[in-house]
Amino acid sequence: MILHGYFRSGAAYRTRIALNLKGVTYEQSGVDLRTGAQRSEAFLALNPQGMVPALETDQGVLTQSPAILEWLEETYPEPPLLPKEPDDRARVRAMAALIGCDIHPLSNLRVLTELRTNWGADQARIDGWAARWMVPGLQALTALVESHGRGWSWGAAPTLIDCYLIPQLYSARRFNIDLTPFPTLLAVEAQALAHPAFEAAHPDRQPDAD
Ligand SMILES: N[C@@H](CCC(=O)N[C@@H](CS)C(=O)NCC(=O)O)C(=O)O
Repeated sequence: MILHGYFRSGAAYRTRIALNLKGVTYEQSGVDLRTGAQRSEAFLALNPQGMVPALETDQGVLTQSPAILEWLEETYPEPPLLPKEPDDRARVRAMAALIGCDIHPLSNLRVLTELRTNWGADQARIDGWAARWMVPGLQALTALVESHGRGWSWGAAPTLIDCYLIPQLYSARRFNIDLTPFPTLLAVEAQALAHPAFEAAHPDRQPDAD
């Protein structure tokens, strides 16, 4: 398998974590978002949406990290990233979607480029924009982790949510968001960063890192 990604991309980071948790071996191909490589003809042939990640498998190309993570769960059931009961599975997916659908897309590169280019936002306003969406999202997630977590975001082992949460906290720091009001999430992060699957997925450890 070849993962086309970018070291700092939150969506690629969550995919690397899931691949590592499942013990899948993969190669990486860097798509430098800073130079617009995601809009190159070669990359658009893989993903017409021009976004990372894209995962090349023997059967073809998979895109959209939530779909890739669900595919991994179905193709490599062990260790499970979702609980057994349908109600619990829905709750775990909802917690992941809280980040994947309602926080992460608002600080995407193309959104920030639009704010900078056509709405006159400087870095301080960009940071404020990111905080506007991340802080309430992380507050809501905290309440859910406090209800359901036992060391990890859900229960006592890594699940889908942790694949989303750790990259989101990494991203929050890049926007200078103060994370001290989120001790519950920071405790999960401390545990995750010591886990080999998460450690190997960290942006600083990727072949295309600066
Ligand atoms: N929903 C997509 C989002 C992917 C996404 O946001 N990718 C960003 C990097 S984190 C990207 O490629 N941005 C390129 C751009 O904005 O031009 C997924 O989860 O795969």
